[in-house]
Amino acid sequence: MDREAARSLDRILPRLGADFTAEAAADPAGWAAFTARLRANFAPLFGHLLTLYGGRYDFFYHLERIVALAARSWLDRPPALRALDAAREADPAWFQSQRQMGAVCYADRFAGDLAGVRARIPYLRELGLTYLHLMPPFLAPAGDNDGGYAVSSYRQIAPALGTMADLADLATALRDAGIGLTLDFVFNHTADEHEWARRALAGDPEYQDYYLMFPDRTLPDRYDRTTREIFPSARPGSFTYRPEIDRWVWTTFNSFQWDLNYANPAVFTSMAGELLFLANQGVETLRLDAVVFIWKRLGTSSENLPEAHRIIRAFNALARIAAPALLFKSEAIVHPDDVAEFISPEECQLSYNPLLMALGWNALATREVRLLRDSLRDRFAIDPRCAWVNYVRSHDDIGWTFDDGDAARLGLDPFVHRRFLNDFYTGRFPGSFARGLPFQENPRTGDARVAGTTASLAGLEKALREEGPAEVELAIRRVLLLYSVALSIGGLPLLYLGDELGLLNDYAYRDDPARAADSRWAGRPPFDPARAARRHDPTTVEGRLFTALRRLIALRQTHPLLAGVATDLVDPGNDHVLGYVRRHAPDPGRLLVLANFTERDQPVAANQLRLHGLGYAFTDLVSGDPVAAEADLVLAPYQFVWLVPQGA
Ligand code: OTU
Repeated sequence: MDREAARSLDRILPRLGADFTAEAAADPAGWAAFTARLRANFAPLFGHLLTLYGGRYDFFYHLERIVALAARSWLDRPPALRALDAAREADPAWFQSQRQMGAVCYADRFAGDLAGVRARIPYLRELGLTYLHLMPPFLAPAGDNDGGYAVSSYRQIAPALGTMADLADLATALRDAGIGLTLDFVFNHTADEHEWARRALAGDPEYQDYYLMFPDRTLPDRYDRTTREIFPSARPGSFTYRPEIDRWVWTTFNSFQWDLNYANPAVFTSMAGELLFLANQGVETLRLDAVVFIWKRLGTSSENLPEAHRIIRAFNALARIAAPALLFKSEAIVHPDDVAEFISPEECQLSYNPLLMALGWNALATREVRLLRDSLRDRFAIDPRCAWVNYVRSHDDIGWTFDDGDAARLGLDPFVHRRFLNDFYTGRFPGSFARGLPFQENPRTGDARVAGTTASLAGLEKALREEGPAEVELAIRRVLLLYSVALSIGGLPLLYLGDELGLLNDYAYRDDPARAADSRWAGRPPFDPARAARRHDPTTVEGRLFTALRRLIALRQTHPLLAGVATDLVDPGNDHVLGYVRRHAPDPGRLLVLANFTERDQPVAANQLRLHGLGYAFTDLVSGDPVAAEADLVLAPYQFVWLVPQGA
């Protein structure tokens, strides 16, 4: 620890001891563990906060408050969570196990409320899940609240879903079933109904300083010159005028979502309190929403600034001190270089993998894998102590976040190609199988994204409504193909609940004024118990998808070579076939994945199998069939194989 950090710790510790004398005496072992963790993690906490706020007169006041919050939070931490802390610290790579399998849902769409989610734990277990992300269940404004991403209180649950006690009970019940709970930390913004925003609206300058507010358009105009419009259909630019206070408020997303001002240390301190509160409810992973936007600077895009990383690293150091089991998952759906910057043990141990997501869909549309293969070859590797969260789609839109240079190297014009992908996935392109919806089309830039369920994007909706059994079969195979990649490439797979039943787009949102303007709701259909009841019937779409996915998940979970993140992309000599090799020390073996992204047979030459699979005879784990590397392997339409050398 450097001298300055050591000096301030020496100053803080005795005062902390005095403030918590009784608690320390009542729990001497716990207090000793806390002070040990504080010593071990104080340097990064102090260093980041000093850089961010060292110039402020109240720096030490906030530093002491943050450390006191950590102490209070640790002392209040339930024994079961302290036990989890110890287990995770003893096995920091636990989340890289092939046994890990995630899923995501809205509590209300999936099961009505928190109690309903609890009642569906057997269903989650049947799928083999070990991780459940519940979309934000917090108190939020009535009407449009961006699917819960406008948070009115981080300490209250939306009454329709239950109470904070219900949430803590659900976390315990899930943990007892081997499933860790993930919740969002929506820390870039609050709802304009949050207590802080209400006080700001009432004219309180202390709380106006929690947000980014401007008396006129001078600065907003200057900021708007260099920032992107994230929700252009909400309003032009990034600011919203509030007549109550005659101020322009920074609103990156919807006008009712006010960006927090992290340049104010009081905001960091307050949000640190909310973070630790959630950790003590039993949340095991926090999904850090909208990470790229949390720091703003004039003349820049105000995305992915160095200070944003410092904020997250300071939060992470705090978690190591007071809730060490807690993981951070980065939600950066941006250029792959920017995505990578949030990933490290000191920042976010997990990150969505938007490149794999977007380029998987790209490969399905174009019937070739070059962009996917080449992009992943250069960009898949991350710190081996971290992990990708590999998903097929989320509750959001699909944005085409590939690198323009990667596309240009393959002779693609990035702008034209993105327009093609939007046309293809909204079904406008002739012959497209997809039935997605445009999201946030920006007439000024020509930019757009696509919303819809996996099944509808993969052709099931069109096949069921307009075509026939042959097309239904292809659509099912496309869904399974994308999930087979998420399940076998390095990282933690994430299932959007409902995809296992092939749920189609839900157009009911169009009749709900609070949702009609947001096509992402098409991709968030309610769970359908009637369809779920057919999940074991192999003559139904639901039965085919559910059974096949369940099998693939189980297969993944039993195969140690699928642990970890190491993935070597290979070129199997056929641009329609994705190939990669999985290895995981100390296991000396290797597993070769080949995936046909077309509706035609595709050959892979025998010598390619020998070269990449390092063997002459293989077993395909997916079908159980032997594969001899004497003749070319012909992959059926959308077929994927997981090959291990025989006798290995
Ligand atoms: C996130 O997504 C959430 O996933 C969305 O559901 C929210 O609406 C939004 O933040 C605001 O809380 O623009 O279209 O990474 O792509 O943060 C989705 C940049 C979004 C954005 C991402 C954002």
